[in-house]
Amino acid sequence: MHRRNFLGILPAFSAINHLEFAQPAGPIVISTWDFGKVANAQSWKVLSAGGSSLDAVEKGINIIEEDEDNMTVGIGGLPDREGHVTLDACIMDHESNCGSVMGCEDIVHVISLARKVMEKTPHVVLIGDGARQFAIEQGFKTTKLLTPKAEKAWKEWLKTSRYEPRMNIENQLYKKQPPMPGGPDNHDTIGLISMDAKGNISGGCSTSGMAFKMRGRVGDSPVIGAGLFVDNEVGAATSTGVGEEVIRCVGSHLVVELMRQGYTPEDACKEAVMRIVKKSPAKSKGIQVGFLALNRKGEYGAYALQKGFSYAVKTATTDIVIPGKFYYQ
Ligand code: SD4
Repeated sequence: MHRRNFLGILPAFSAINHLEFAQPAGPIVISTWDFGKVANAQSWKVLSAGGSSLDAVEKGINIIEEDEDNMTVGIGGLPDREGHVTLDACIMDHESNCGSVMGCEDIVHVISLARKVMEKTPHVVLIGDGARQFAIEQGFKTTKLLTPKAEKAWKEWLKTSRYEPRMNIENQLYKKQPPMPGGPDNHDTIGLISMDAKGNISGGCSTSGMAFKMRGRVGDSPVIGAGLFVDNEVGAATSTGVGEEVIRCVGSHLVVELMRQGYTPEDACKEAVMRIVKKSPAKSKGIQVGFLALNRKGEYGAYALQKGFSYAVKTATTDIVIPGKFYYQ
């Protein structure tokens, strides 16, 4: 609940204090889409053994990156319009350290590479060839990321070459099935947030970006503040969908700042979605954007433009996939 005082001003400071003094709720991991359940299971191995939220984020996302059937993350991801698979990822820890790689080719585990950028360099972002070169220096092996399945889908796309990001387009290519919003074949960018037993929060995001994007295009996923934001005093948020719209409202940062003011995770996600609706009323009807958030009390929530967004939650007592609420009914 976010109540206004008699001046109509949100009681930001009292909300901060409330969150700061709240007891951490114990380990939890939440992540985007149905396949988040697989990622959460990996993260949980780390968290339940007393490991850090940062390790949990990396391990959880790694398993999705190496799944060739997933056509929007890591190996097997759909290429850009010239046939290159270029990956984006970022990671952020409880001390606001962060690392990001953009447009990286030939490296499967770009979330691990983003962590290396965070831990081993004085920088936050490495792009393209520089990111790849740094990966090789750090001992990452190079791998052909374009799988026969993704190549076939690209060649099919070349017949019309029309770039029109559609909701869950990835699902249409996955196993050649029609879109199944919220169903078991619903695959997309992985955004994952976890809180460990110490109450420290970290997050990560990894994607091959929008299918058949222009060469060099970068979306929200590796942009700190857009695709991911963590503030250990408050909570964290991540996003999925058409990144251009998320960047325009610095979506994940917006969600965290709204939680700082006292919004619940779901209300904060909803407000961020509403900003997109207000800024792009016509466009927002035909695209998907979803936000997912966790606060330091262990409360979580999500909200999307359209039906079809889902998220997975794992705690000591819960292991579920939840359909996200959405605006366009
Ligand atoms: C991007 N947000 O590159 C990512 C892609 C995504 O559904 O989430 N696709 O804009």
